[in-house]
Order: sequence, then C-alpha cells, then structure tokens
Amino acid sequence: MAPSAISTGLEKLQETLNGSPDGRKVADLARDTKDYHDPNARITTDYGVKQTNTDDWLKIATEDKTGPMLLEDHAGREKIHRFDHERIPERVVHARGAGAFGTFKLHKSMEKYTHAGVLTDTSRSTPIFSRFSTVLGSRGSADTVRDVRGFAVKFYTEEGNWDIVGNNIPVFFIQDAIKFPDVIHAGKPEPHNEVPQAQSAHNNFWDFQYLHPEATHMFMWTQSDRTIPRSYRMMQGFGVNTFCLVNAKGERFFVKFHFTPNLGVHSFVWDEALKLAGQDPDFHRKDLNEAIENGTFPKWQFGVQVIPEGDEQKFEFDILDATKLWPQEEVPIEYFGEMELNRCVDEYFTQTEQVAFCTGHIVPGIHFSDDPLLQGRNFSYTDTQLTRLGTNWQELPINRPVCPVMNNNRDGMMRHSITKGTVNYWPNRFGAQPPATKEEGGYEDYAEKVAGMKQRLRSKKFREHFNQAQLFYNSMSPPEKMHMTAAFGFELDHCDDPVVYERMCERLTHIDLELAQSVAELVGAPIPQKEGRPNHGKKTKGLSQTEVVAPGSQGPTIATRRVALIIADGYDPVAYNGMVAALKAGGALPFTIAPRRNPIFAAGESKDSGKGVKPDHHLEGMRSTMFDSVFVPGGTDSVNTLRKNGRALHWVREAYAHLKAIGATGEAVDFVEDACALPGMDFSTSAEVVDSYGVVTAGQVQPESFKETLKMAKGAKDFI
Ligand code: HDE
Repeated sequence: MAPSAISTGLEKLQETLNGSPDGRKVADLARDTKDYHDPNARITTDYGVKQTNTDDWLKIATEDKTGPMLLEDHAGREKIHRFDHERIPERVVHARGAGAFGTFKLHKSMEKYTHAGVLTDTSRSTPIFSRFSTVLGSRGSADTVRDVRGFAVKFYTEEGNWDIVGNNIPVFFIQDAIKFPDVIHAGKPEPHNEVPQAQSAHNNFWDFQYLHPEATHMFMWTQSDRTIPRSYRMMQGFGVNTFCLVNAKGERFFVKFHFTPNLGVHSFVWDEALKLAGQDPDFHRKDLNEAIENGTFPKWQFGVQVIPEGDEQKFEFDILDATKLWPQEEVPIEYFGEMELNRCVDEYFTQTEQVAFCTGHIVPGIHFSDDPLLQGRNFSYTDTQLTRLGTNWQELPINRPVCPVMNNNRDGMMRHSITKGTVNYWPNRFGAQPPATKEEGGYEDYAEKVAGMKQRLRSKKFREHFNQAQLFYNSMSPPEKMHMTAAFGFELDHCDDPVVYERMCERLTHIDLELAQSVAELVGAPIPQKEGRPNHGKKTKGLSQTEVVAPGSQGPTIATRRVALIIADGYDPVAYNGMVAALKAGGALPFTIAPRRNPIFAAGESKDSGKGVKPDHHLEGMRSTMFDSVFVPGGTDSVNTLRKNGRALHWVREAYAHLKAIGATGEAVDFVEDACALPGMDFSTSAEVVDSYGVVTAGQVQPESFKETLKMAKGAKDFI
C-alpha cells in the first residue's frame, strides 16, 4: 500500500521535531496530523472507502434526462450531512481570534517564590500555544475594532497544562464574576436589533459603564490607544487576576503576571483602525502569520509583580481587586523568561478554534488567590467548553497535555482514549493508579486559615473606583490624552440617548474636568463647570504606552514594518533598489505598489527588455492603511504619472494624515510635499514638514545615502 496521508504527515512533523525546542507538542500533534497534499492519497469516505466520483449524486439519469436522486447514495449523504454540522457555537466572548505555537524559555529560576518546574528549571523549553482575540465581536468580525484584546497562553508543561488567560489591559470592568453576564450583555449588540457589531459605541454599553462605577478605571483604558493595537505582536499581556506562588518552603506570594513585547507597544490612529475594519478585516491575523512566516518571531519578556503574604494590607487598594493595578513604583516587575511565537497553525479550526483555555489550569507551585473575579472565572471556563466542544474537550489534540493523563473520568460523547484494565475506580483491589504523593509531583493545596461571615459582600477597599482612573489619565502623554478625548467623543456620539451621554460627561468630571469639558463640547452635553472630584495629580510609570520597554530589547525598530514603495514607469532604479536593499537589511518588509501589477520599467529600461519589476499590488488593490510607511523614489516619468493619479496622491496624503514616516527622493520630493500640503499650511520650507511629521526627503540620491535615510526614518518619532 502507498504510504498513507497519516504516515507522511507524521514523517514531516517528525522532521520538524528534530532539533525543535517545542518538540514535545509537535510530536504529540503529529499523531493526529495528516497531509492533504500527499500525492499518493486518494479521496475517501469518512469510513475509509476510496471514492470515484464526489461531484454527482447517484441518480436515475440518462444522457437525455436527469431523473430523481437516490437516498441510497451514502457517500452523497455523508458529504452533505458533515457539511450541515460543521459549525460549533462560537465563544460567547472572544469569538474572533488568531493563534500560534511557540516556546517559553526560562532565563532565571524563580525558586524563591515557587516550586513550579516551569518557573524554576532553567534547562527547560516549554511548548506553548497562544491565542489573541477581540472580546465583543462575532467570529467573522473585523480585527481592528476598538476593543480589549485577549492574550491567552497555554504552557504545555511537564507537570500538566498551565493557562494564563489574560488581556492586553491590566485591569477589568468588574470586581466580582457574578457581574460578567451584565457587562458583556451591555457591550454586545443590543438585544432588539443585534446592532452594533463588535463595538462599544452604543447606548447600552455606556449606560452600564455609568451605572456601574467600578468600571471607571477600565473604561479609561478602553478609550486609550491600547484598544486599537497596531499588531498583536505589539501588545502587552497581563494575567489581570491575582494568583499565588508557593515555594518549596511553603511560603506564599501574591503575584500578577506580565508579558512585555520586545517590539514595544504601538497603536493605530483611530481613522486607520476604522478604515482597516473594512479594507482588511483580517489585518491582525495576517500580520501575525506574516511575521512568523518571515522568521521575525514575536517575542515577549515574561515577568511577575510579587507581594509576599503578610503585606496584603499595605496598599491603599485591595490587592485582590481586578479593577486595580499594582503601581510599578510600589511593586516592580521581575522578569524571568521569554515567550516566542515561532510556528503558525496548520489548521485554524482544530487548533485556534478548538483550543480551550481555563484559568483553573494551574500546576504545582501555582495557586489561586481569593480574587472574586478569578474564583468565578475558574467555574466559567470549564463550563463553557461543554457547550462549545463537549465533555471530552480536554482530549482534543490542541488541548491535551504532553505529560501522561490517567484517572477514572470515563465515557461521555466523543471519548477518544482507550483505557485498558478491569477497574475504573479508586481505591481498587489492585492498588492500580493511586493518587500521587507530593514527592511524586502531586498538586498540594495551600493550607490557609479562613474565617468570616457568609454574606454577599466585598471588603471596604473594593468600593473606591476613581483613584486609579485618575492615575491612568494623568500618566498619559499629551497625544495619548488627545486620542482619549477623541475616543470618548466618537463613542458617545454614537449614543443617541441624552441620558447616556450627558451623565457620562458628568462622570468624567470625577477624573478630570478639562477632559469632561472637551468631551461634552464634542458630544453635545451641557459643559460641566465643577470637578466631581479633585484630580489628585499623581502619575505612575509604565502606563503610557510610550514608556513600555521590554528589558534587553533594543527599543524601536524598523524590523517587521511594512513599507510601500510607490513607482510607475520611468522610476529611478538607484533610489528604488537602494531602498529595497536597505529595508531588507533592516528586517523591514518592502512592498512595491504601482498603477498596475504587470511589470513596471525603470528609467532607461526598455519595455521590450522582458524585465521590469513586478509590483506586489496595484494602487487600487491596497491602501496606505495597510503599511507603516511610504517611500516614493524619483524619476521624471514615474513622478509625472503619479501626479496625475488621484489614488497615488491619496496614498501619500492619507499616510501623512496618519502620521506615518514618508520618504521621497529626487523628483518625488515635490510630489510628496504637494500631496501632504493642506490649504492654509505653510510648506515654504520642507524642514517644517520633516520636523513635525516625520517626512524624510533627499533631493540628491547616492546609493550610500540610503543608510542615512533609513536612520532618519527610524528616528522619525511618529514612525514608531
Ligand atoms: Fe474571560 N471568558 N471571563 N476574561 N476570557 C472566556 O471562555 C469569563 C475575563 C479571556 O482565546 C470564555 O473559552 C468570566 C477577564 C480571554 O480562547 C468564558 C469572566 C479576562 C478569553 C469567559 C471573565 C478574560 C476569554 C468564553 C468574569 C482577562 C478567550 C470562551 C469573571 C484576564 C480565550 C471561553 C481564548 C474567554 C468567562 C473575565 C480573558 C465564557 C465569567 C478578567 C483571553 O468562559
């Protein structure tokens, strides 16, 4: 028999496995992976019988007449029946997402805090799977909407799976899990008309935000640039909830988990995000795959903030309150390892869709705190998988651990494992499968004395909601504050009920009067005259995204940035080739854009030469929003053509309006300056353009000058 699809797939994956740091999960998945492109494989039914015709239903028919179809056609029925049942319920939140495989490498043992192998054994590389998501939108919604992003990581450790199910924002809307259905119902499309999709800009969301003051800190974050990230690769990840670590001596520590991206934190401007939602709804998932496929693997430094047991009460906030962050001046982040994403998924459904994260998945040395949001989440995640995936969801290839699994949980729909033996209970007369001792790696619960009154209550400190909302706002840079005013302006403009937008403006006076007044002016609410609460004026570091720097990273880089080079026939080949080479050398991704996708010819190059450059896209096929930067080389004919092309003009002007780095050489310098000029602006000196907006031009072009040009572009503040 010819090698089956399964064995070919296995061999291929086995090859990948050799020398692969995350080999354990690769090998594990290989058991269930087959290669569709195996040349020896033939189409079969699900029960394995090869098929000769999958295009015509079996029917009574002649060359002249098509008669009735036969129910007898099992293969026909199987094909339709399988199709009818392809969909599973999408996630009730975080339905839209993208995932990738990777590796976690521990650089520094954290044994002073925990005995978890994954955080103490520096010789280990732990395979991981990570999924990023939006929260409110359906599975088919756009990537770039204003929303919190999910940041979930599954560590396939030697002691079982450990999941961190985090977000790209360190705090949350609610303190107690029991409010989750309310906050999500309020944010999701309204019940009467299922509008709007994937946005918080509507009456119900803001009605709830006002009436539920504990959401104040979080909504300040959602109105910041954090909710319109440029890339999943450029977001921080936060565990949000307070977890505990316990060391070998039995000492306990309260911790918050942090992932800090090596590329820094960057965002779109709102206009870009809005346009991209229509122009390229898959922008973020494509961006993730593109980076991995190009070998520029996204990396994050992994760290914790630690509060030793006994110090819980030393803070003005309750350390179990998920609407509060731990200011870094008070509790610094200790970094201990690096997470890298280095392999795209082989199949979306079986991996990214079927992956199931649970906050309850922890390994020995890691524990829960009494954080009331976390405790409720621990119930919800396992529960929701039953609806999505069925009882045996932990057996799915993407979810199963790389260490042995053995217990007396049996049966249920779609059971895969076959467990040999005559008993399925403990204790049994054979002494088979006893629970593990602590020394054998068994999970030991932390013994904690608990006393209290049974009542529906949170402690006093949970009732303060505005201190950190102010702290966050005060910590923003001036452009970030400006963006927040505009974001509130947009969101509340979409609320048509004056009750909603007027009292939200009033609520903003509890944060900052000037902010409240600017927003009120925009959205048509009475301009507040009095502070609802004086601004304490305090700031803290690391909240402005301009301040987020991963330890050891080199700071802003052009690597992985998408740069569009716009040319037409007669372009200057020295400038074009020089820039392409310089960009590639810097790890950036150059894309050639032209009026057509058929070859474009350089100045002096004959159209009959059979050469020319084949552009990646034509001007109408893409938009400037999909690129980080635009470069236009000179060349009289090329620039003359571009000047007459409205779309070319729009490309440059739009990139300029989105504060992107723009470069031009030779004849293109004037073209770019004209394109960027707006009525009333003084462009008598290009220096003004350079200073304020990161436009870099060079009249004379020498190949060596490209290094310089690139350096300037890298330095242009708005590029990063
Ligand atoms: Fe979730 N959340 N959540 N959540 N959450 C889900 O689980 C829930 C919360 C987060 O890529 C669901 O498997 C409750 C905070 C992410 O597959 C569900 C509460 C944070 C993902 C659920 C919260 C998150 C989810 C839906 C309040 C940041 C996507 C599908 C107590 C720390 C994971 C699923 C993925 C998904 C419940 C609050 C992050 C219903 C009850 C806070 C990243 O179980």
